[in-house]
Amino acid sequence: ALTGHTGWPRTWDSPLPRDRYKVIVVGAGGHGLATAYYLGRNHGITDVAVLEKGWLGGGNTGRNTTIIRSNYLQDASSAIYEKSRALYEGLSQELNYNVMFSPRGVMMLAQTEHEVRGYLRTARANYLQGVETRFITPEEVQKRVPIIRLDGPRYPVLGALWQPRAGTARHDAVAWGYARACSAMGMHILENCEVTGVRSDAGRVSGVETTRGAIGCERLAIVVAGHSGRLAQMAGFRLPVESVTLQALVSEPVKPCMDVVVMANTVHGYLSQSDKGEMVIGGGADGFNNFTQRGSWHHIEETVRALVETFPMLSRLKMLRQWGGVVDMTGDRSPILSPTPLGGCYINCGWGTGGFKAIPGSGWAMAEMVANEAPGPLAAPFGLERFREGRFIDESVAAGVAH
Ligand code: FAD
Ligand code: PYC
Repeated sequence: ALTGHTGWPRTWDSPLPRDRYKVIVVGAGGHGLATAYYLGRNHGITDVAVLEKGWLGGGNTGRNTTIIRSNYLQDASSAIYEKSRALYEGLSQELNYNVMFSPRGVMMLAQTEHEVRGYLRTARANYLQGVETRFITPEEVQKRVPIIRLDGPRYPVLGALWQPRAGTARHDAVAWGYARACSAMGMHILENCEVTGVRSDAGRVSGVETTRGAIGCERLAIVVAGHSGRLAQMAGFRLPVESVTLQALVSEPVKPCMDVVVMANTVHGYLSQSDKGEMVIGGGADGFNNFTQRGSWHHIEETVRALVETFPMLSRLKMLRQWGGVVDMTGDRSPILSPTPLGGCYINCGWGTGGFKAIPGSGWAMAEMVANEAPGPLAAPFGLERFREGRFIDESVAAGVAH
């Protein structure tokens, strides 16, 4: 049926690199592309190249389980995550590209007394922050998720933190939509262009070395998730970030059986159903640092075993595919959006297991910082200096995934 489909226009151009750009963004994942997009849209800066070592969206942006929510605890977090969630609401119209945002609701199960107290606290914090969440009873959980078993032997469901306007989006489409819009503004997206070195002059960035030659720039934005430590090393500084693999898997497709997203953080598993009918499943991160993009067998077994207790129907499903992505974890499980010790060089990383939801908000805040050469209100709390000052933004509970 596809043989007649020829002559389609390219979604984004594939130009030769120029000698120099005003801004180079390293990394064509969602965060890098959104940074470029908002540099053009909000600040009129279009002399921009986005450099990608592989293919666009081939990093964690194309490997995640697409959960979008903003039910974090700290004010700084809810500000940037809720900005992002709100931008997702209108993103298809903004980009004229269907990113399939589906605000179907996200539920975080409380399966211990400790979690009940934690989520009640988060619901109250969210109320003060203007983020719509509420704690719901086991009966409401059962009504919204008929396939759930409330009286599991180890971890009965005691309630849940419910965010009705949270949900999912199509991850590739988010990257492709931003890329098309950047290309339409005349920006260069250079795939198969790995950055291998950072050049500087008198303490300020002057360009990068790449597998496609040296390219000069006035400002550099490093947005490479699990590879941030390597890029920081090239730019001459160290980051408080560890790279570990987080993995996910999908089952064979089945008829619609669950129309919300459920996260069961005590048993270390989460679940949603894709438009194709596959159950999309994820668990905790690997317990050791690595760059494998594969994940480990014992995690698959542990995740499925844990979820079967709460979702017995899973035991009858065949699992189809499994994959991993290298996530960048900070000690307080909050991101870094920051100027760096190298003048003109800015970094956006540390989104760890939870940065897909943050792509629009993070791009907005990063573009503001690069354009003005100073962080704006959304980015300011997430500077590198917080690790020196002990001013952590602790989101280890809201991060949702065991690490
Ligand atoms: P990436 O998409 O990884 O982009 C970085 C890019 O930089 C890559 O394309 C890489 O090739 C490129 N790069 C690296 N080094 C270089 C170099 N030297 N030169 C040029 N380019 C380079 N988040 C959520 O919010 N919800 C979820 O449900 C969720 N589930 C997840 C499930 C899994 C299995 C994984 C792995 C992650 C999940 N996440 C989730 C986290 C989310 O995927 C990431 O936080 C987010 O995608 C990071 O986006 P990014 O653009 O920063 O990184
Ligand atoms: O941040 O919501 C999240 C998430 C779910 C699965 C992985 N990350």
